[in-house]
Amino acid sequence: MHPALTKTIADVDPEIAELITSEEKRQRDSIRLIASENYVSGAVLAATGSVLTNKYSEGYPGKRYYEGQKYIDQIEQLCIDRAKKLFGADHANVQPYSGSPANLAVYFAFLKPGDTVMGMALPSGGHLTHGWNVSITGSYFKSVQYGVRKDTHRVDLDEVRELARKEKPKLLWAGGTAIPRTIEFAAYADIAKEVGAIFAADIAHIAGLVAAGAHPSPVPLADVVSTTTHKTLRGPRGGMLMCTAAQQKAIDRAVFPGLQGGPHNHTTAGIAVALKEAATETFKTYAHQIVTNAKALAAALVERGFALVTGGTDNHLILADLTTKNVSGKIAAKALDAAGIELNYNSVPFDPRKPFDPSGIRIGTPSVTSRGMREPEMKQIAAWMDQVVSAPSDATLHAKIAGEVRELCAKFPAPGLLV
Ligand code: DSN
Repeated sequence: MHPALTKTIADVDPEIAELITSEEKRQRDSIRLIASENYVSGAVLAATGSVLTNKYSEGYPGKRYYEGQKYIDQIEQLCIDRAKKLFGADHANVQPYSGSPANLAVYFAFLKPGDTVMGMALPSGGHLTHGWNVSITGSYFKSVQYGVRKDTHRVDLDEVRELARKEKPKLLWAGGTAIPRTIEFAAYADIAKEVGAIFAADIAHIAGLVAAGAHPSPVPLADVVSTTTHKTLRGPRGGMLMCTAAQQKAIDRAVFPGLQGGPHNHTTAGIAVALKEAATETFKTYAHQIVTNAKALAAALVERGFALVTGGTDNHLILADLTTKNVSGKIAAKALDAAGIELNYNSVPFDPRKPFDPSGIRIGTPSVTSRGMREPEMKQIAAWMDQVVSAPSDATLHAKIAGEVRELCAKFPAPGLLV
């Protein structure tokens, strides 16, 4: 955090100031492998912590319900223009508060309660908001879910087509939260076209890779592209919807006034800054290195006997099934956390265990790549992970590794941190 802001918080609320500083130190001293997290730049942080949080701006640039929008309009318009240019989209709405509200807006734009939605099942790697039963999207709509093949753990697009022909969804989602392989947007677009569905591509996890050309883009194949802004895209926590000109009106109406009130202008400014950063050559190199690092980490884990879902990765994410290591995902994740290696336990396809104590762990390389770590560090991380997973109750070993992790992290300062 900016030192001046830290001091201001400390003067008013030392308790919260200390907790923020402690979290900053934790982020500094640990290897963060949560696939959906990152380190934003100091510039993104500063924009997010700015006076823009003071302003209400219901409406869109040039059409607001409150006065005093001279600068806010320019900020939001810059953000929209940068998103359109970076992704090559006809239109961008940068107001969704995050990924789930963005996805809900897609439902509100195109479906009525009870209409059929088709998305990837959560245990196969999909997202809650793609129609999973505990989500509002699985209870207010008729949800049809596709999964992955038992033999390959990859999506079978012939099966998706067959199911879509049978169920005739109004909305078809591609994308998810635990997909280690390239998403074939063209095939989904073709299926959606055949059955007359709106095709929505959720690129929350891979937006930074898409922007940099490290993953194929769903633009212009998808009717709507939904994303968060804080994962591989390396912006503040937020959401965006991009769409074809034909869907612009429906999407804008669904976000405001359909679903949300005033946009979070400080977040919009942070997204605008992140989009400017994402348009640089440096970011392009960064995004390709995320994939190179994930492949290096996956190879090193396989060498050490880890069983990876689909055998490896094409993107920023690895899903490991720890059944062969005789430890549950939750026990492993907690032991790794004690050793300074932070990730999340995760279900694997056809997991016989419950979601709260599943068989797998999910591993991502966006954050460590932001620190400048490369292939040699991925090998070291795999070695530490293997040691911890093989001795999940050895607290002495975990403390020793946590010390080594701190030493490595000191050589790779993270963006945005000042401690
Ligand atoms: N929570 C996000 C993730 O970790 O993938 C998805 O919403």
